[in-house]
Amino acid sequence: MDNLAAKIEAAEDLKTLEEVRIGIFGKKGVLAAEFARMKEIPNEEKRAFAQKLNTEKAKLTQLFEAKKMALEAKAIEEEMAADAVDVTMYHGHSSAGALHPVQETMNRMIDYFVALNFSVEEGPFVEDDFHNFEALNLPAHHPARDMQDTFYLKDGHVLRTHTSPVQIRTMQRQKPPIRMISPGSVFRRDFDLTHTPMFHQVEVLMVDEEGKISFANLKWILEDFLRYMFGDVKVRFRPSFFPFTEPSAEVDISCIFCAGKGCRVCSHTGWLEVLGSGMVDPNVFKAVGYEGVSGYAFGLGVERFAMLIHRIGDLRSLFEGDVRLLEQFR
Ligand code: 2NL
Repeated sequence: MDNLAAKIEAAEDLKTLEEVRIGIFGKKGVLAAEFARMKEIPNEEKRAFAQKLNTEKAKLTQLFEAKKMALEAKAIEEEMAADAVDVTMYHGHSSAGALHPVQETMNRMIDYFVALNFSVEEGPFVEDDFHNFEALNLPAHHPARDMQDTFYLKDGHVLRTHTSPVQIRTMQRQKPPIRMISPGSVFRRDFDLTHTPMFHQVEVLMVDEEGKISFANLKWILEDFLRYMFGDVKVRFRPSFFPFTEPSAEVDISCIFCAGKGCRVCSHTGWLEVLGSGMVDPNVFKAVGYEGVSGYAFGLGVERFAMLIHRIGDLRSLFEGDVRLLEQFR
């Protein structure tokens, strides 16, 4: 029987211990065989024999349970040691974030105008009809309202379709001279290869006493700004129409992909359209209560600039939130 206790003690793992348990406590084990000998024991010795056997069994059981617990604890320790992760271990690469190319492009635009003492203004995304349309010479039922695919909200409110309402609010709040830009998100019901329902605009406004700001000032700043953004490009003005400017001009740069020679990107014209501009329409000044002033304004889509500057072919890649895009701009 001593030899049984030694067997339990000697087990080095749970599998061996289980084999030992079956050998001692199992149906065909040593204890079962000992109890079976009861038949052969003379009656007067049966009691003492059974008592001794039971004591022995209780001792062995206790020994077994203690050994089992010790081996289970040891097994857990070994498993944890094998699975240990060193969270401080060097992993060979870093995953720092990066500024989104649209934000980076917008920041570059803001830097340019801040250096010329323009203020940077912001306004609400949810606008009323007056600030988004009416004050910009876009009365109800005006056909030009169809140009904008508007998200309509309750009570005649809309998601702003451009950042111009920020200029309207600034002019309502301040007297001329005004020298401001309004960068921010705008919203239109448009979703295809070249349009997303949310995109970013930067609009620029300069207003001073009548006669102080002319089309020449607009031409100068646009050429200077576009060469700051795109490098050594030619700038061209084409007559156009916007309800909020008169006269109006669309502005092209010589194609940055083919230096104006003509390629697929510029549809073999040598030119890329990049923004719209003009002299602020008198009706806009009337709506904000300005008299005896003149000014210029222009507006541009930041995504288009970012795509041209970084040679990004697919507008949608700017909105997918795929970190692999950002990794290219770190
Ligand atoms: C475009 C054209 C433009 C303006 C925006 C403007 C704002 C006020 C008054 C007059 Cl408050 N004009 N903004 C003017 C001309 C063009 O944007 O194609 N943007 C992407």
